Amino acid sequence: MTSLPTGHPPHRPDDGPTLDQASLERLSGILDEALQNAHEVARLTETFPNLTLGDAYRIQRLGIEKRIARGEVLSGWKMGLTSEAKRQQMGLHSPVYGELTAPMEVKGAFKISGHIHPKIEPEIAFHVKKPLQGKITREQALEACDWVCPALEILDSRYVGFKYFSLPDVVADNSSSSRFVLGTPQKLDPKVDLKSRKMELLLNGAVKESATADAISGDPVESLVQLCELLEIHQPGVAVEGWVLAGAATSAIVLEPGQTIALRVEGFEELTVRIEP
Ligand code: OOG
Ligand code: MG
Repeated sequence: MTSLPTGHPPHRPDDGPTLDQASLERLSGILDEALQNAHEVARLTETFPNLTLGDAYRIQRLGIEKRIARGEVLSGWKMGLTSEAKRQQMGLHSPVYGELTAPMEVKGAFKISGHIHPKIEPEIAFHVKKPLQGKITREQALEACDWVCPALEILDSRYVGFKYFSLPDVVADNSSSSRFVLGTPQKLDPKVDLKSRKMELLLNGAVKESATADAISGDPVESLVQLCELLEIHQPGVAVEGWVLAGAATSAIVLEPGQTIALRVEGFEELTVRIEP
């Protein structure tokens, strides 16, 4: 069974000093306000250099709770930094997760207005039907899924310039997730080999980024195994259900109005999204 890539810093919930509840609430409030008003904020670690991953996942969760209180329904999870291309692009070296809510799903067109500095990246999404939890095998992950499809994730970091953040910063920011677009799903055959599928991200009809799906965790299915492993550390007892974005296969590209973005994943229907002002 594959687990988190070796050689990366271990995830521990409480390494280093942790913040009290009031501070966690305050920091999640700053990020939530930035989300609602689409403006940048300073990295949390500028003020709290000792912010731990455990603190960061608690801040992430408090932000999700605020969205749930506003009526947003959870629709799944995202994994991030599961490919070397993304880890290099962001200068961060360990996979992370975030949560997805129903209003984050975009169909056909994405409006830049109301966002800060969005980027898009090519992914594969699994639909988990049977809840998954704890230490699982690749086979158990596959057995639990009913659908698989190509997907685009739109990232929109709330931090100034979308750069130079640390792992706790990105985690507190729901791992930069803003929106996602799902392609036409196919029934998942547990014997499927996704890892050799070619993936191409097209900008206005021209291939801008390409990779094979094994760029994602060696095999996109392994992202599900890693998600369960991370949840066991940071939100023990919580199960994975619904849509899961496995992480981007290539680096992300900056969105501008007027673009047409497409994703081709071998064996699937092409997925397109128009970028509007
Ligand atoms: C962090 C999130 C990375 C992915 O698919 O690798 C991510 C970021 O790039 O801001 O979603
Ligand atoms: Mg992503």
